[in-house]
Amino acid sequence: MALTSELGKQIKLKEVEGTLLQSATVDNWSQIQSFEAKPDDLLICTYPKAGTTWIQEIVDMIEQNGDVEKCQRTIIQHRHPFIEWARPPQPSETGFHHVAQVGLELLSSSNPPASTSQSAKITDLLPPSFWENNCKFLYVARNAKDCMVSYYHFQRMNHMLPDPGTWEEYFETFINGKVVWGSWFDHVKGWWEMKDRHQILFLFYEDIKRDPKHEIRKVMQFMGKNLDETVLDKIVQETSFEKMKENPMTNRSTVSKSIMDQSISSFMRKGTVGDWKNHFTVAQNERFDEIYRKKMEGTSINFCMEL
Ligand code: PPS
Repeated sequence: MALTSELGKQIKLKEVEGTLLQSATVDNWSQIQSFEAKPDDLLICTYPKAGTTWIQEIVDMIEQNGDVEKCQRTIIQHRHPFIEWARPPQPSETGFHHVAQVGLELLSSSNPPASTSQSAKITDLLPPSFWENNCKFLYVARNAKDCMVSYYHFQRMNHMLPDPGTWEEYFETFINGKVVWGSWFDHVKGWWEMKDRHQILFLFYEDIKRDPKHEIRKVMQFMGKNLDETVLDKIVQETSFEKMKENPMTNRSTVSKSIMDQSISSFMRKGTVGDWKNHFTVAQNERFDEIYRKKMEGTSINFCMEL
């Protein structure tokens, strides 16, 4: 399938098990699937725009015992490489010796906590070695409406993704799961159902927003770490939206404008709960709620829609 980006560039997408993925990911599928996870690996799993960058920074801060300078060693995409990103090597700008080996090579050479946005039938799409090794998974879920809004603006500014069209058009695309990484409903439902059968810490974006220290402490305990209260306070401060928006290691300002045009929309856009209210019409909201009820029927998951 070829779609057009905001710049008019053709974006090639392919499907795996009914889930749309970037064609580079699908072309590298067998290598991704044969990735050898180690038993102490931690995989961060999210649906796009659910707070991936936020939790990545939190995990790194915990791992570095709150040492801000260490977390400045390189951009977040290199500290937590995405396993599904099959990209050619990138030139090193920071001198960090792994930067030139982005992607699978970087993962297997150093095994930092990795991330994935893979979705749908998660047991089929994740490299099986993660399950076989009983690895830990950190899942962050964000309410569907805010995810949709965030993803819409992301597709407007990210020229590696299809042009989202109008908000009305995107609304249909999103509820039908015709976005890269597939349906929000399948993703969230799938991980929610798996959470008690594996080592999965299931977090909510809205909870982190409401009480960051409480949620960061949970992550710390899940990682088997024990940090002082003062360090936890520092991590809360350093991972606030305001700090991360100004931080070149997290705000994607190092990404070329031809890939992400932040004059269209910032990567760190609003970072709030409930921005959907500024986008959804009353009719769209009613329709969405009805679809949500049907698609999520039988699950016990509960989302906070505003703070
Ligand atoms: S991506 O492209 O899928 O990796 O994007 P992801 O990082 O998952 O999600 C981006 C949204 O998360 C918001 N964000 C934050 N919110 C609160 N606090 C912090 N520290 C934070 N960091 C990132 C970011 O602003 C995007 O949401 P929106 O609603 O678009 O602002």
